[in-house]
Amino acid sequence: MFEGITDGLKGALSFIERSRLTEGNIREGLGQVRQALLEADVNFDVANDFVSRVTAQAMGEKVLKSIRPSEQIVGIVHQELVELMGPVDPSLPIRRDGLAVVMLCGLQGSGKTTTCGKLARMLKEQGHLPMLVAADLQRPAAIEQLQVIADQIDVPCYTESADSSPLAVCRNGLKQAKANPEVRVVILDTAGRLHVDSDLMNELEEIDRKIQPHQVLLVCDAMTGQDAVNSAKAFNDALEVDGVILTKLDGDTRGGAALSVKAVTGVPIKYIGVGEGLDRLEEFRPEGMADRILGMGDVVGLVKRAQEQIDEEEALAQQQKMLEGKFTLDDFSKQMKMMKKMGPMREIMKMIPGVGGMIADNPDMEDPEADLTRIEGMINAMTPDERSNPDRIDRSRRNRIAKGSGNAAADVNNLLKQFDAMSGMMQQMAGMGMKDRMKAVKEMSDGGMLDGGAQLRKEKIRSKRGPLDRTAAKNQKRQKRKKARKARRRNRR
Ligand SMILES: Nc1nc2c(ncn2[C@@H]2O[C@H](COP(=O)(O)OP(=O)(O)OP(=O)(O)O)[C@@H](O)[C@H]2O)c(=O)[nH]1
Ligand SMILES: [Mg+2]
Repeated sequence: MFEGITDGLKGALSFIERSRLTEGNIREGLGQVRQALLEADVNFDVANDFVSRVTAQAMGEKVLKSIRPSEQIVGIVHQELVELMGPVDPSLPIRRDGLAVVMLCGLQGSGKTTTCGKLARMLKEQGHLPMLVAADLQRPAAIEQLQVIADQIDVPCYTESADSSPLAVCRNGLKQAKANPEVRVVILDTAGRLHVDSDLMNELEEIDRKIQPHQVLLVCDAMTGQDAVNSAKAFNDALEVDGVILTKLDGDTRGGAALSVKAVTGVPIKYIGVGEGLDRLEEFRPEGMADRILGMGDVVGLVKRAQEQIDEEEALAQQQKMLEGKFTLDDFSKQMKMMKKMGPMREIMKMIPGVGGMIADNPDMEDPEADLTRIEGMINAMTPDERSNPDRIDRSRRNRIAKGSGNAAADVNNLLKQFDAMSGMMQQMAGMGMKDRMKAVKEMSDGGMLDGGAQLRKEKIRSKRGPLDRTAAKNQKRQKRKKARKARRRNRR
């Protein structure tokens, strides 16, 4: 998410950090910030305003005279990013008595129907039964698409045939929802058009006027950048939108829409779509987004995702097993499955402060997903007995596992070594206090123990000094010799 803008802003801010903090240098650095924003397709006026607000604060006496002025400037940029995107209240209008009605609208293909399913899934998890209503009669397949999604998450769905009218479908759907006391929220899936046009607006305005949904949410495709922002403006003028759901943020988006939509339309982003799966919806938190944009990770987001996807009881049981030294390769494999459920590894790793930068700096880092799959493959090729007692894996078993999983015997060896080191560490840690445990974990990660990719690297690294170092060393020696020659000549004179 947002690689370009993260790199651009980091470059600009590190320029400020590196240079002597004069007014000129700060201006130059903030000029680079502006450039990074524009390159990320942020609206022109928004970018200019943003930079002038940051400049005004950065030039203040307090900043220039502070102990670490450059850190203060990063702080100001962060704060301004948060203000640019917030504040936002992502709650839906669930009522204790009665039915809440939410209408989703947006251009064709922006992700309305998928997002209906994502919202319904989220509401159901929270204990509020939703009903979906298929009010998109433009595309005949749309009705079936919504029905399929509703079946997937097992929520009711109201449909009529395509020759009905959208308003009638909404009215009848609402009637049916009212008749079912369990249903708390109705989500209307409406039709999209390629462009904002009067036909579409009339259709939506009529539903809005006659059904009076409690919230109108606009679904925008983040990949379309400023077009998304412009269409949001048009929709908001016609319908008074309560919130935006920005989809496809998992793709190669530049971030312009996320950064501009609130400033241009006054409508906050309430949710973001981060994948095609129905569980790929997140509440929008401006702080978390600012953290991610500045490459600072997003711990709160990470914890939220973990809470959603990881079975707490199972995790606690595993922790206990670890501390008691009863952790097996089976448990190891279970943990990896849990981690995988949280989403693509690269995205997850970027949410860990400090790790995002490492990934960006090291583009040829091996694919973490592939590594996990490889490890899983090896564990799957073991017998249950071998998984519980890895000590029993001798040479011939090791070769069998390697063959069965399509890996080299050395890979199996590495996995076993890594697992052995980890379980030894865990047992040791069981007897330690918190402080020592932290120290041990740090030592372990410094040694690359927590870096699965590093342990499983296929090719051997022969020498720590790469060819680059060797030429650099040669050059250094040459310089030294030259200096010595000069000195000798000087002495002779
Ligand atoms: N990667 C990614 N794809 C998404 C996301 N949300 C939706 N999509 C995909 O976008 C495509 C269009 O989604 P739909 O939900 O059918 O969009 P729609 O707005 O209902 O489209 P119309 O009904 O034709 O107007 C589908 O292939 C979805 O899987 C998201 O957050 N991330
Ligand atoms: Mg649709």
